[in-house]
Amino acid sequence: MGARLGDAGGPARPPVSDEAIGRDELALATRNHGLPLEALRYDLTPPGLHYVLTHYDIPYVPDTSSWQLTLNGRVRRPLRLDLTDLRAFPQVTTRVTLECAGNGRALLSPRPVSQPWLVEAVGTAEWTGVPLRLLLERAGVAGDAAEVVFTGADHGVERGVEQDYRRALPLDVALGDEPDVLVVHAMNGAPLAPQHGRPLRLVVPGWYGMAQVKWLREITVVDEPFTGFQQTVAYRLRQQPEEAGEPVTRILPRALLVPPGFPDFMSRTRVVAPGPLTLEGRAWSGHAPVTRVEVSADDGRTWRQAELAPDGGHPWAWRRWRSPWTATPGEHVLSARATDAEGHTQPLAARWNRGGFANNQVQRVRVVCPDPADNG
Ligand SMILES: Nc1nc2c(c(=O)[nH]1)N[C@H]1C(S)=C(S)[C@@H](COP(=O)(O)O)O[C@H]1N2
Ligand SMILES: [Mo]
Repeated sequence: MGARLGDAGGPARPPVSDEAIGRDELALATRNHGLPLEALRYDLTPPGLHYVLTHYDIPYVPDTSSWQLTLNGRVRRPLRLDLTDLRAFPQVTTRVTLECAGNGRALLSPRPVSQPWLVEAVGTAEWTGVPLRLLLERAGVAGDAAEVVFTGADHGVERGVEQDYRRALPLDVALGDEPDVLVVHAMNGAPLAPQHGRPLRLVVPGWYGMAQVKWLREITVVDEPFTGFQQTVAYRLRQQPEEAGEPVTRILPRALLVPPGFPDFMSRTRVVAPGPLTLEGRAWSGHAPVTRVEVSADDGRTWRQAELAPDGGHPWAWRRWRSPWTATPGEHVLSARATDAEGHTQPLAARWNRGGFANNQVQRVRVVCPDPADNG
C-alpha cells in the first residue's frame, strides 16, 4: 500500500496479470455504493439508493449556518456567500441523472484497479439551487477569464499528490443556460445529505460525476487552463501512461434493464418463469436526448426497437423504455442499447483505457428460465 501511494501516473493502476479484486478495492466498493438496479424503476431515485462516490473523507458539517462559499480570482467583485445569501438568488430545480465516469470499469480486461463499478454508478435526483451564471454575473467576470475552478472541502492524497478535491469547467459551460450549471443546496426537496455534498455542491447536467463538485467552498475564475490532478492526471482517456490523453467530459449513452424476474443470491443470475413479460429499463445520454433504445434477447445477435417514454420535460434525466419478450426454457442473455440524437451509441465490446473511464459497453444480463417439465 505504501508503495502505491507514491506511484506516479493515472488515477488507476493496471492489475498485476489477472489480479483478483483486492482489499483496497473492496474497501472502496463498500464506501462507494451503487444503485441497486431494481431501483431503476423509480423516476427519482429514493433517498439512500442513489450511487455515492467520494475520493477522500465525507466532511463533517454539523452546522451549515457558518458555511461560506467564496467566489474569487479574475472577477471585479469577489463574493463571500452563506446559505441565506444563496437562497436570496433566483432558485432553479432541475432533474438530472448523475453517472460516475468509472461506471463499467470492472468489466474491462485487464481491469484498472480503482473503484470497481460494474454498471450501477448512476442515480437521478431533482436538484435545487442557484444558477452559477447568476453568481458569476454578480461577481463580474474579467475579460481574460478562461475557466472556472471549483474546490471542495475534502482533502486527501491520491497517487502521491496531496490535494483538495478540485475540478474546472470551461467558462462557456459555467456561464451556460441550456442547461444552467447549478450551485445546489437541496436534493429531492431536502437539504443535501452529507454523502451528497452537504451543504453545497455543483451540478453540471450532462457531465460525468467528477465535475459535480461536492462540499463546494470556493469558486475561482482563472485566466489559463487549470492543471490540477483531477483535471490533467485523473479523468483522462489514455492507452499509455505518458500520454496527455483526452479529457473525460460528457456522459455517453447507456441503457440498463430493470433486472427481470428474481435473483440468485450469489451470482445475481436472474430467474424468470416461461411466458410473455415486459422488459423495462432506463436510458440516458449527456450529449443529446436518447432517441432510440434497442433490446436483444440473444446476446447481441438480433435487436428490436423498444418503446421509449417521452422525456417529460426533463432532458437531462434518464428515460423509461419497455419491450415485450417471451421467455422460453433455457438460458438467455438480455441486452439494451441506447442511441442519442447526435448518433452516439453503445459498443458491444469495451473500449479500454488505463483509468477505466466512460465504458458504456452494452449490459449483458444472464437469465435462466426453468423448464416446468423438469419439476415433474
Ligand atoms: N468534493 C468532491 N466532489 C466530488 C467527489 C469528491 O470526491 N469530492 N467525487 C466526484 C465523483 S468522481 C462523482 S462520481 C460524484 C458522485 O456524486 P454522488 O456521490 O452525489 O453520487 O461526485 C463528484 N464530486
Ligand atoms: Mo466518479
